[in-house]
Amino acid sequence: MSDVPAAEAVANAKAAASDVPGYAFQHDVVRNLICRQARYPDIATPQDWYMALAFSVRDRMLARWAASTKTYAAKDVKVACYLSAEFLIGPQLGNNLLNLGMEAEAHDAMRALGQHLDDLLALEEEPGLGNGGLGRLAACYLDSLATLEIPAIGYGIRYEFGIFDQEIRDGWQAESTDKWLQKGNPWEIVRPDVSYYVSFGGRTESTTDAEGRLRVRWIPARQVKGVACDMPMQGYRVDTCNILRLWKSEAVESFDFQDFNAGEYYEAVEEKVVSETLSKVLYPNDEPEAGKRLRLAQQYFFVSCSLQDMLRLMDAKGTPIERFADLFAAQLNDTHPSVAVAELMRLLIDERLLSWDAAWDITQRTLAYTNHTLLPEALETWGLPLFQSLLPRPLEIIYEINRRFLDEVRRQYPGDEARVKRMSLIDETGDRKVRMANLATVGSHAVNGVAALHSDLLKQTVLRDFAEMYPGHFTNVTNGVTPRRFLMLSNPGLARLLDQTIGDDWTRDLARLDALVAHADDPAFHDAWRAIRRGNKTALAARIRNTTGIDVDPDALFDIQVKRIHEYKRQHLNALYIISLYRRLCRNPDLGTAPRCFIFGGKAAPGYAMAKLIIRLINGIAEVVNNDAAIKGRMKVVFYPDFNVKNGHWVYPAADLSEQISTAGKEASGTGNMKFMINGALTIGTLDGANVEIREEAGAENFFLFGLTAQQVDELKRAGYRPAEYAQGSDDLRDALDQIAQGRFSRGDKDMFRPLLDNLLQHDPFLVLADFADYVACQDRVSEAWRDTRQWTRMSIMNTARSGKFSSDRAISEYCERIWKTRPVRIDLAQP
Ligand code: 26Q
Repeated sequence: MSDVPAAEAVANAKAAASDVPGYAFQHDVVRNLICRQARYPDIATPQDWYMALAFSVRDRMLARWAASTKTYAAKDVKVACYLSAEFLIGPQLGNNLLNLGMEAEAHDAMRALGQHLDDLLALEEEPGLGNGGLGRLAACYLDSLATLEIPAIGYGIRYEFGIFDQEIRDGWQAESTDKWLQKGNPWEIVRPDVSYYVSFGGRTESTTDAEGRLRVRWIPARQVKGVACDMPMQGYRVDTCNILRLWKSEAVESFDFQDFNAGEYYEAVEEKVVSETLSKVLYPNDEPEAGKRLRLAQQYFFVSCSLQDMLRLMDAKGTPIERFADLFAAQLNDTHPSVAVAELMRLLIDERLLSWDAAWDITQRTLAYTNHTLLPEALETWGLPLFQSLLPRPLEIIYEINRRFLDEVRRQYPGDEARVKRMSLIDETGDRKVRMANLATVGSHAVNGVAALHSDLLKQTVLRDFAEMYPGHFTNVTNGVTPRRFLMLSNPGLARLLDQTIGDDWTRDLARLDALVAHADDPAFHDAWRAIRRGNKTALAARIRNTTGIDVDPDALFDIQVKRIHEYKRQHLNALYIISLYRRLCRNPDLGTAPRCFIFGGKAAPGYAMAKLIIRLINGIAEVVNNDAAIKGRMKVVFYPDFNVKNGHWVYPAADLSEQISTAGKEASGTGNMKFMINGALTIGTLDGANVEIREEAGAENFFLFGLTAQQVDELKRAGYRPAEYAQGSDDLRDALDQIAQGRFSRGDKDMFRPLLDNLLQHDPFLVLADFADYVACQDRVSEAWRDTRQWTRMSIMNTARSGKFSSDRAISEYCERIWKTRPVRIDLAQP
């Protein structure tokens, strides 16, 4: 509760309500409380105050939003459109206050009203409109686009239910539906006037029009209406406020209820229900059965609405269609929106009556594609029967794109039919499928991977033929994360210390953190650095105690692995190490090893049994280790439930060691690795994804490297990998596997982990056993390094100092210059 007495708070609210000068923001909050929430201050709940505060902050953004929109409409500017099935934007209130420079003002206003800002911030439900890295990347990019004053629109889906909430019951993951909209979303502005129809099913008909042109008419079986739901995306300390436009599906209101008899009435209602189902729920990735009809419908739905919206914006400006690609750059965030290639062609040809060649030229110049995975099983394909029945006209267009494209392949590579087969947009081996990565690549003028290694491997593996044919199209843009949310907002203590030490230039140009190098050996700076880190660890320890009941020591080494649970990310490698360390401690309780706290977090796709079993294993180990008095609290194991953006705010600033231990060649980039580094964690990692560049930037001496390289992984697999031999060759490893098999971590149940053990010993597709020994050795180097506090602190400082490259501002600048050709446009509120 606040230190302002209740009576005084109410008096303040009344004073604010009667517009006493100096109460401007308080006044807004109280007005919103009364006029929007229909609550009076004396009976308002914290939730009511949160809503009133959020509306007041939103009101401040509206003027900037209007100014931005007006400026973009009036000037000849190019707009970057980021098409993504996911935007994992996280809680908005704190970030908006930060970007508007209103934190102190809001804090004071709420205090005068008897409320604590931190308590209200904690009430916000996060919009979980994404699975993990890819969705969060899209959100970081919107923050950077607005901050760099680039005209931009994020286009996606307004899922009613986002990623599921995770609970741990009996050591197992239990899912529950995410009800983020239950209490309303104060950031959203629904625009019933901005809506489009999207067709599904039915058939096509060819006719010749009056001018003798061949025209195709799509006679759909049904249509769904997409309505725009906008969220403001405020730049940091600039007047630019862009929008995130998410589409919600609704029934087309073309029936008049009075004309129906009872039976038809219920059918009509059912039609409405089906239409609204489209934007109901986010699909989890890594679902074995992800190839659902509804998912393809979602993709087409949001892509079609977004492209129609761009065309409408162009019309409103009075720009001729031929200039479409000068007005918009559209980025495809993975293949999820890649049906845009066909849909833009359809809109230009069928609805705007352009010739094929003119339409193709515009399409290719507008679109660009980012690939986020090399895993062959994760490359999106859709069976032809499904595609045909849902999207008959777009499929016709895909066939025609393919026909022309394969003609070109044959021209360039005469006689190479194997190449034609590989490059075809249609996979003809087995059940015929549309290959979405091929479609996205052919329809784009630029294709990029998300880290240097990944972009190289992309050109050598899944897109090799395309890279040979269009070498100029391929480029790399290493991912980045926003330093506003992941440093300033979540680690305010460190941000303040940085300001005091090197000035605040780093907030707009993260490369300036390099100036910290000059302080890397300053003892006073070391003390301040460690004090902040200890505070962050204490705060995380309190959260761990509240959510799991486990007591952890803030002075222990916090060793953290948070990310989606997946075999390629190898949480089980970490688990095996923990078991081996535990055995060593049991045998020698006085072993001079530093106390360690192993913290895990992350969701497993509901249908991914192996991932769920890994969660169970971690919890099984935690149960044994945490309750063993003999090891004197020298190690603790925690599974922190429901890891999401909000929880991440507590986790990244408290980490000493960041676990980035994927099998080399499998993690496209990783972005959690960057969040940890910026906050001063050291990385233990393989040469995978952006780890390679993190190590380059930090310096090899400030990074714990282990494991096979991507090339060695490849060679070992080709030579015939026999995982059981590694188990035979290592006491440590054999013992760890044996203990699991004996039921040590499953309350005696010897069957529970059998699928996991069988898989490791017989297949081990991600080379856990092959990398185990080197991982253990590397962890021992970590423990050794931790003993030297001064040296560790220095390494921690060096990591933050050298993290500038991993700002999403740098990444977005590269997209703007190399791919989108977009430029900043100054928005000035002060100008009329
Ligand atoms: C696809 C079809 C049907 C249902 C779901 C999906 C689906 C949804 C989400 C497939 C994949 C995703 C998410 C992928 C993802 O997050 N990839 C990560 O992207 C990050 C940003 O580039 C990288 O840092 C990570 O390395 C990459 O794994």
